[in-house]
Amino acid sequence: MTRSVARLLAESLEAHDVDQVFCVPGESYVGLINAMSDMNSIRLIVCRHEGGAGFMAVADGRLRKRAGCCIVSRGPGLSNSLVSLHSAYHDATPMVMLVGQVERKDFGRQALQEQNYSRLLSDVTKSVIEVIEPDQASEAIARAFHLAESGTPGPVAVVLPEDLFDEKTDAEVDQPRPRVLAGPRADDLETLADMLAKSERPMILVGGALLADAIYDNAAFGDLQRLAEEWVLPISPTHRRPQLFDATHPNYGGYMGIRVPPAQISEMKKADLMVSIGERLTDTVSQSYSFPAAPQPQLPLVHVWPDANEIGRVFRPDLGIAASPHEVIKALLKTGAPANAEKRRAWVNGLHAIHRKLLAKEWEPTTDGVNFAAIVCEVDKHLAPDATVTTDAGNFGSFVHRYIGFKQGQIFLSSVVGAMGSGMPMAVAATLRRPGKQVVAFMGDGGALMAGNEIATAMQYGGAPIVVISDNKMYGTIGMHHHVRYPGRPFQESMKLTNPDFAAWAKSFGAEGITIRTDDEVADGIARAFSIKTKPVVVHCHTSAVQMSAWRRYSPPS
Ligand SMILES: Cc1ncc(C[n+]2csc(CCOP(=O)(O)OP(=O)(O)O)c2C)c(N)n1
Repeated sequence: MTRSVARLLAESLEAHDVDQVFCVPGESYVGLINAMSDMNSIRLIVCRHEGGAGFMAVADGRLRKRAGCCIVSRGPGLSNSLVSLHSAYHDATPMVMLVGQVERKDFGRQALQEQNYSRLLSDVTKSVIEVIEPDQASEAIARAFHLAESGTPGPVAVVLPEDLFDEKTDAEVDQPRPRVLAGPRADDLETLADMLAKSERPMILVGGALLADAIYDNAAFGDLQRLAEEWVLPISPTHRRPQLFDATHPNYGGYMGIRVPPAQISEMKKADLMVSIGERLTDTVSQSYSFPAAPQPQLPLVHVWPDANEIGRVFRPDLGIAASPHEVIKALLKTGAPANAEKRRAWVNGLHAIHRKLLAKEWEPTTDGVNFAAIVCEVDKHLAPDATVTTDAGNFGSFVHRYIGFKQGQIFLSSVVGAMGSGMPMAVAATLRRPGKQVVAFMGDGGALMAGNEIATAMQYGGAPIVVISDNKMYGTIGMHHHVRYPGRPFQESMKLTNPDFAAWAKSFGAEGITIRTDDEVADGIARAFSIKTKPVVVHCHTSAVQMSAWRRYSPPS
């Protein structure tokens, strides 16, 4: 059947279950928009900034079985979206980004907005696929989804020259590739079971690749819990994946990641075996490559990850298993727990007791604004078992990690590279993907104005996130770093922010706005936010700058 390349591309997206695409329109791909408007099966979510569109696609790739998809215009459009590619690449999140390009006849002339994407995107994508031949347009889409979703998932860019869309082709729609899964080798499984049986103080880290498996098969959550219970193992989700294991389950061994409290990490360091199931072991997780130490870990390390390239890239594991983390868990369950698993009970209980003590909902009062701990603890009371929580980057996030006891069934989304401007778009994507379900976004006054404009996108498409802004009137995190690195030096002026009335700002979009200035207003304000279910709500919290994070207070130099 003869059709335009634009039509073929749109049908190829549809064949890959793309039901919504995030974009900022550009003249370089109006041909594709034109074809999509005929089909009616793909909702075009028109955003306010390509960074926002990109982060929505990153979030969508964590909320559904297929890569999230966005389209950006060439040059300025793609440049704006780079942060989302950077985040998806580091976070092993599947994403397909379609990029407009100058006409083929102008390639290499530095025509208006031309960029060389193979060069520019080489460190933020798994692959850049340039479509030159009309007949290969559909194959390019199938390849892009396959590469984005397989092995170590990640972003793939498909570059589409402007003159391509109206050309005719007889090529058929190339169908999606089946998901390829690997299980553990029998010998490796036996070695792992043996190492676990001998270990008295194992640590089990679980991370993003296991979460990706759980999107395909929800049983991964229950299987992980069974493994923990039957094999008497402490489970430590990494800090961006708290929903992998209930924080109140007796086998929860404390989280691993950024700023693990000293009491917790010093106990964890007594481990005699570390098994990482689906966690990449980045610098934040490995405590700046000190636990486990890079390149030679100080304790036996087993690394399970779906791609052999990643295993051994930084650390030398004693055992590497290039397999789906869920397949490894299922295989261990089939093997059966060792008879002496109970010997680990005291170790598991000890780790959990430290975690429970740290999780206690306690904080000191503050006089320069509300302690953000009070707000987060109040939000926790209202969170539904299937709620989604997103965080932007900043110290306000430490309160979320400390005070919210995440459960399996809830969803946590954030940028693994700590990109400001991710929290709002991710929340918008979540409310569009999961209409009617609670979505709460936490952000600072800095991040709120970096991508807060996407609240307009939520309004336009009927999303209803609750946006909680901690307004401490500064880039607090960097103030803290300045203070720690240069004690006694002034930092307040250089980190200071002049902010709008965020409640009035929200109302100007047609959203709801609530202001919390004192401790007395916390309970009512948060309850009111959760009662509004039909439109976005912004809760403007005037918070303490003295309470620098959930763990640290500012004490002026004496
Ligand atoms: C896009 C981007 N720019 C800059 C930074 C560096 N940075 C990290 S946290 C932070 C301050 C965040 O301030 P705010 O949103 O007010 O939250 P707070 O730290 O005060 O809680 C900055 C500037 C970053 N992580 N991402």
